[in-house]
Amino acid sequence: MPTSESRPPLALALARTAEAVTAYIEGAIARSGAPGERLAGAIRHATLAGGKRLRPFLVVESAALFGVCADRAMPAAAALECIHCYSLVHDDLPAMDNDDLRRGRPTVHRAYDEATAILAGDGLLTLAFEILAGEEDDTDPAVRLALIASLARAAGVAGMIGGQMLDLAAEGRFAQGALHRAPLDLSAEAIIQLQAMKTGALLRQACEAGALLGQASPAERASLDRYARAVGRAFQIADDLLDVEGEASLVGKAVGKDAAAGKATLVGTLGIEGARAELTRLTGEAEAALASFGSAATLLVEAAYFVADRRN
Ligand code: GRG
Repeated sequence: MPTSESRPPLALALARTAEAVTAYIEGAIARSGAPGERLAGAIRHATLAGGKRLRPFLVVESAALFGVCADRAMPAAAALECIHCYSLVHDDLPAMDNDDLRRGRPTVHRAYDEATAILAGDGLLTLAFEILAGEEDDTDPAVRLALIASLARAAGVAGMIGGQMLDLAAEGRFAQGALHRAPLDLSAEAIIQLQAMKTGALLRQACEAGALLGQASPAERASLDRYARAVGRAFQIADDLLDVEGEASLVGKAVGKDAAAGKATLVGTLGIEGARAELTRLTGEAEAALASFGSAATLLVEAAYFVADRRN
């Protein structure tokens, strides 16, 4: 496991990528042609304030394994972050999670209104593909096409959207004749599959984008994908642990299965200690997956531990 002395470089690298991708997205919004201030303002609200920028970081660092510089990776990183931000805007809507706060600020539909939030999300979804297809960068057209296909698959019905649908179904939203919404009792395997689609697909796409930009060999792509799968699973378990711990502190009760009621989570299935043990296993898996890259992959390995340990 990386020592605490080796953590500052990760924090620096995350901050550097966050700054670069934020500036890139800001420029893309300015060039987008959004009419008037309301739509552009809502899109800026959704993208420019806060966020760990973990997915762009994974794009940049995966590409760096193959000697691709951060500037060349930036369109793919920004496009992926646009998709991520759109998913958060739509996930927060009353029809989905109905959240008031995101990244410590009012959600887009609270700061603006529901229709504007829907359109801002849609705008970000399409802006992502405009960025990838854009003429201003000189990425090989075959690589660009592969990036577009990869992002579309990850964000689409076989990826994030499909996972979100499974998640809503798991909450019992579509149960016919149910008087009250009753969560389905999913197996651990079903939860893992749902989460691999809902949140894992975009994290995997980040590493796939780096591999595509770097024209990685099949073996290198497979190693990165093994890493990304482990990171995706760790990310979701850490997220669910944060939810459970946050809820328990709010209601002042012991952390446990009840706090996660209504959500299909591995914390609910494995318990807190089981989930923490799974996190330890997954970080080891992520580290092992990148062994063949040696010290070039140090930041990516550290990122896996950061994802598992994160507090927000
Ligand atoms: C509604 C189109 C649509 C999709 C929803 C991924 C998703 C599908 C919704 C996100 C809901 C959510 C909060 C899931 C938990 C995991 C997650 C994606 C957390 C937020 O990601 P971070 O921690 O956020 O990377 P920041 O703010 O750092 O970018």
